[in-house]
Amino acid sequence: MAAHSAQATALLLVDIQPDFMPGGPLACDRGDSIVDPVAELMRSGRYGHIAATQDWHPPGHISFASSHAGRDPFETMPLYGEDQVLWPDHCVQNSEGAALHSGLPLEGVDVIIRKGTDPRVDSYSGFRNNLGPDGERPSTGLAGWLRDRGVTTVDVCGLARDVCVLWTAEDAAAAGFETRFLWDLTRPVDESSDVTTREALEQAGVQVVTG
Ligand code: VGL
Ligand code: ZN
Repeated sequence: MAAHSAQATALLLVDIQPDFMPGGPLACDRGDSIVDPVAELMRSGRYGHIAATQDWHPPGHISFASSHAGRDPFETMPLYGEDQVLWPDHCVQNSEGAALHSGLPLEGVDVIIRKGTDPRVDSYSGFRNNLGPDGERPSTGLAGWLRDRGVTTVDVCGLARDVCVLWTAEDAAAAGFETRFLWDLTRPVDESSDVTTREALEQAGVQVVTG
């Protein structure tokens, strides 16, 4: 079988949810502009498997500034030995802004990984939670799901380029998948982050694909 057969290649859709788009509390500038081209890619027949992640926080999640007296959104706070960014409330379980975007052909999604569900710990990557109180980053099961189906290559797109897509791509490469970052099908939450994002991807051995 060829290395890049459709069956061995998966498309990972990271957090394509209204809360990360214009009008949402954690909007990426022009975050909605990726929806139509991602929908087209999903229908292209190039992927044997399509997985989606969904940021899915309980109310009062530890990553919300509103959960910490006297803290404002986008401040950072030490948490379990790392710096946690405190975000505006977003992607609260069962809210409209937490839904997978209705402009995607969701019937084509084979598995949905809901992340950030533990009230005590954030989860940027679709593969593993952020560092938690026990000093570990528990797996979400996504790597095993992909391996069980013979996937060797993953293409990653979605929101936000500098947070959850970056962390997902880094972990995909670390898990041994040939990983391609579909740059134009991502948008950042911090407009000044692109240089550091590209450096981090290079460091992680992730291929950046543009155009
Ligand atoms: C994200 C911040 C907090 C993301 C999720 O999807 O990039 N960013 N939660
Ligand atoms: Zn989140």
